[in-house]
Amino acid sequence: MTPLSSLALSGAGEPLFCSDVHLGEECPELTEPFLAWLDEALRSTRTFFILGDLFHAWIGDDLLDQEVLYPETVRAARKICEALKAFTQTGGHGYFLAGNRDFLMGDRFFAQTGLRPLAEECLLQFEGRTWLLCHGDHLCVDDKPHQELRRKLLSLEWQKDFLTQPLSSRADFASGLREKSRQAKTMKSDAIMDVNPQACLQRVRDLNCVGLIHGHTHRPGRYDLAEGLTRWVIPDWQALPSAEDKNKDGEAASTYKGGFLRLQSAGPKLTALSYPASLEAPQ
Ligand SMILES: [Mn+2]
Repeated sequence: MTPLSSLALSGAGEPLFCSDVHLGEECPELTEPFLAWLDEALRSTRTFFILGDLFHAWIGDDLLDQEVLYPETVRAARKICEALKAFTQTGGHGYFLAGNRDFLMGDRFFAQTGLRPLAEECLLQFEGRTWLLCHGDHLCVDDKPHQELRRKLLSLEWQKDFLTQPLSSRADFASGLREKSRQAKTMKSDAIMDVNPQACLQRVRDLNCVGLIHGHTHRPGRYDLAEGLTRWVIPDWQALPSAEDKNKDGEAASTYKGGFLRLQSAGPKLTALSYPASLEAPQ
């Protein structure tokens, strides 16, 4: 399916956005809270956007055929497919813009969810304004190694070759990448891993938008780019161990924080979610 690079919404209510849930083996505690939220979210909107990194690693849609390599990813994915299919089959509009971890979402995932794929930059017209939607990592232009890797992984040639390899080899490659990324993060400054504000402003001006809606940076909030131009970062989801809250085996019970963005006539509105509710909300 050809990804959409522009989209006009009218009469479909206020769209709702989520990103950076990073579902999968590394954080199984997030699956149930996210699924519960998704259920509620899909009842509260007719237009739903996922702006990337829904999964922590997606090495091809054929993952869905097995439960051995990534059991938690597959379990979560099947339930998400079910929920989204029910939503899109009853008139809901759903869109998926790939992140740097789930860029291998393919036709099968789109068929099973009824979601439409979006291009890496998608212009959204809503209530007379145009917003630029993206995952956000292409605007982290100061992180040269990330941009270099990104160019390689997004090349069709590399992807075609990668997808012909057995799932187990692909899984090994993905875990190697994750390890490298973990190590690299300890060496990089916070500024390097954030989007470059000048690059964002340039993009917004070039494309004649009022602002940018993205994820990736895990720094939820509203940022001013210039007079009247804003950048909005969708909250990421995280499991947080709670020292006080133990389950019956004496292990720390899971707590989490997450959130979403709703685009209203007046502009975007961020909502933070946390469990327990006393946790500090993301800024
Ligand atoms: Mn990301």
